[in-house]
Amino acid sequence: MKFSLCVLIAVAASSADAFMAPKAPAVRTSLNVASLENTRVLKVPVLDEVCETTGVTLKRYMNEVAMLNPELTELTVLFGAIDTACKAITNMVKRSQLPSSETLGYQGEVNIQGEDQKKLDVITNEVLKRALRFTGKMGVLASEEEDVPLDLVNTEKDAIFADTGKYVAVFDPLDGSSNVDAGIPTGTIIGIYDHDENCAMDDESCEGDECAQQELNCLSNTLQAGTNLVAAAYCLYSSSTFFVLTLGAGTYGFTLDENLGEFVLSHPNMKIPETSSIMSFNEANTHMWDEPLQKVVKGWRDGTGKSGQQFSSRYIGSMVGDVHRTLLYGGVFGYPGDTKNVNGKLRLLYEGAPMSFIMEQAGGISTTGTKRVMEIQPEYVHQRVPIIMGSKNDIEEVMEAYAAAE
Ligand code: FDP
Repeated sequence: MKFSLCVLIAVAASSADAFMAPKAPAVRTSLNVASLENTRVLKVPVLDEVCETTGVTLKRYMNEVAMLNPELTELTVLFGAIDTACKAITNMVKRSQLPSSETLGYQGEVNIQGEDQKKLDVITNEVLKRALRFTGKMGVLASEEEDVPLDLVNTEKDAIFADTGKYVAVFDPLDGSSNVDAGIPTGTIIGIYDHDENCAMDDESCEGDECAQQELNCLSNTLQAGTNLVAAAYCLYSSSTFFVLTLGAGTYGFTLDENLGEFVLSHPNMKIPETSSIMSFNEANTHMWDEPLQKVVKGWRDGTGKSGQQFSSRYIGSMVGDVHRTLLYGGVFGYPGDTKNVNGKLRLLYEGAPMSFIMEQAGGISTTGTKRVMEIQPEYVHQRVPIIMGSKNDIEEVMEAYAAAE
């Protein structure tokens, strides 16, 4: 009886006309509409039934995407690399607290943001960089752990490059790493943009400042608003390792089956509850927040807010874990601006924008209070942004409070 549940139904999305994709063994395919706000139109498989025993792996899912959207075939290579990197980081995080572990403790360096780098920060950064570089599909990389973006096309001569389909990756290799020694969940966050192919440097003919300017133009490829994201994903290293991604047509969650060594689709087409009664902030900062947010949170605490519900507080202090819980149970996660740090703490490029993309694609909202995070044009790589994201009704309550205060 259980065996019959393992027949998978893949529903793909198309802009206009219904189109039956080729039938693959044990997969039925029909169509539906989905589009990105940046006008990208995707056909994305929605796997409605998840096989209880073997399931749909991340590789299989990406192959379905490539079959339906041949122009995204190169993206499957990138996701293959990220899949491997997340598995490698899972093992490193698990072993990091053993006395014999080479990744225990601090590196003795401070990153550009003045934070003490842990050995794990450095090594996970290397793991991701290498995994992405050797796909041959990368143009520029920007990471929390790198002072400036890396122009792989023009400077990393030893990397393997294909001559088409370069992407830009922005990532935080180990978000929440300050908690790792206490066994608290950490995560990897990645955003993928298209690379501007016109930025290829002409070493032969450029001279001096001209070369520097060309390089600057290439590196500025990383400074794109979230609305340009082609894909975003996070890996959460916790009780299980979760891999959650969006390609702009829904949010999909996979769980690592360690026996198989594969990410298996466990949360197809995730939808955040529209309303909830959980809030997740560093509430020690409440007195420094903007007035409208203080008021809304007070209402949630005492049950006099819009929903009339008295909220509970849940804050791990590790963004990926807090956002993952918020996606599954609903609620609000935020790191707002305050009088000390007007732009809050989280980084726009490799934390705010990718996580907002994932949240929006699950039906949630992500705002600074007054602006959609996805629409903010970054001016520099390590720029911070105030963030309040989560269940639609609760975030609307926050935005209404800000609008009323204007
Ligand atoms: P961390 O410093 O441990 O890397 O991005 C930074 C971050 O963690 C987020 O993961 C987390 O949400 C936030 O900082 C926690 O900051 P506070 O300790 O100020 O609450």
